[in-house]
Amino acid sequence: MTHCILIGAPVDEGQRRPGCLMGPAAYRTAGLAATLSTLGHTVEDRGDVTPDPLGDHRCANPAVHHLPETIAWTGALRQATQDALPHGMPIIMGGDHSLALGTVAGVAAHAAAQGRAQFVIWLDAHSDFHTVATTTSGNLHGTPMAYANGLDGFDPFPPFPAPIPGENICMFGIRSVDPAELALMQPTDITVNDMRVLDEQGIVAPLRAFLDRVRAADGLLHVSLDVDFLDPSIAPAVGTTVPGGATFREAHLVMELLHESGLVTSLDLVELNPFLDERGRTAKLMVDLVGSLMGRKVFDRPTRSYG
Ligand code: HAR
Ligand code: MN
Ligand code: MN
Ligand code: MN
Repeated sequence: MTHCILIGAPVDEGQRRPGCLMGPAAYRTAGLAATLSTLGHTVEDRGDVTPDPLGDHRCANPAVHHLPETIAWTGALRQATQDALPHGMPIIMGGDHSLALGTVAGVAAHAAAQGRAQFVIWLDAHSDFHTVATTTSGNLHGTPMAYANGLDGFDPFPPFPAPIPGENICMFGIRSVDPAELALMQPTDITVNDMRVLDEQGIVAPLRAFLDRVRAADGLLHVSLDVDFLDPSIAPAVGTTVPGGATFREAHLVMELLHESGLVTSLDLVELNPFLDERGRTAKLMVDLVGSLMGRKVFDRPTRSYG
């Protein structure tokens, strides 16, 4: 049994298509709390986070938009996530992926305070490895992984509290990377399981390999689930669809394996744009995936034993 702490993050400023701010309401409407309590967990909904007051922040890259707003969200979400962690498992209901600038900073600060290593699984079509200096779209939802990895180029942002080493970061589902992101990622030790890897090896072996490392290090594990990890045919409610994503069963299998590992300590649900949804199907799918992550299964059968 886990104490699940729902945190609404109606962040819409990290991209240009309005609607992600409706995400927290959609997750509540789709029954996220009931799904969790049915599985035997306790649930506390802390409501929606209010961003910090706006500062007068500027940067040299003219493409960047909503910089003060994003820094204001980052501060508040870092605090909300860090505050929740000693009490249970924060589940951040986004909001676009720029919210992870704050949530991952919060989990990293918590891990550092505990003297534990922080690991991240990034489930996404995109690597989100731009810096404020390199983004050409100016959409800051394309930057949180580089921030978390401690890269330079985030000047107006507060320094990332405890940068997460590349060997503690694993990406799955990647199929859209800009040249500048690739150049920044190339020298790192980040494990990039792009769709080609998943096509050839399936999702099980690469995921278990990473989970084994988390376990060996007695690490904390943050999962950041971007809707566009999923194939657009099953998850249309996202502004940045990319063909060739994870299937229904691949996505559930990831969640089932994560549950079986017992290692997940925090979760982001990002990029859901309910304005683009078809009768709530994407919101419901995301809630069902959280159900699998939190222990829903068809049959109780002996699982591969760990540790
Ligand atoms: N790399 C592109 C950019 O920076 C697209 C980023 C899209 N990001 C998300 N989140 N949808 O993963 O603009
Ligand atoms: Mn917007
Ligand atoms: Mn993303
Ligand atoms: Mn994405």
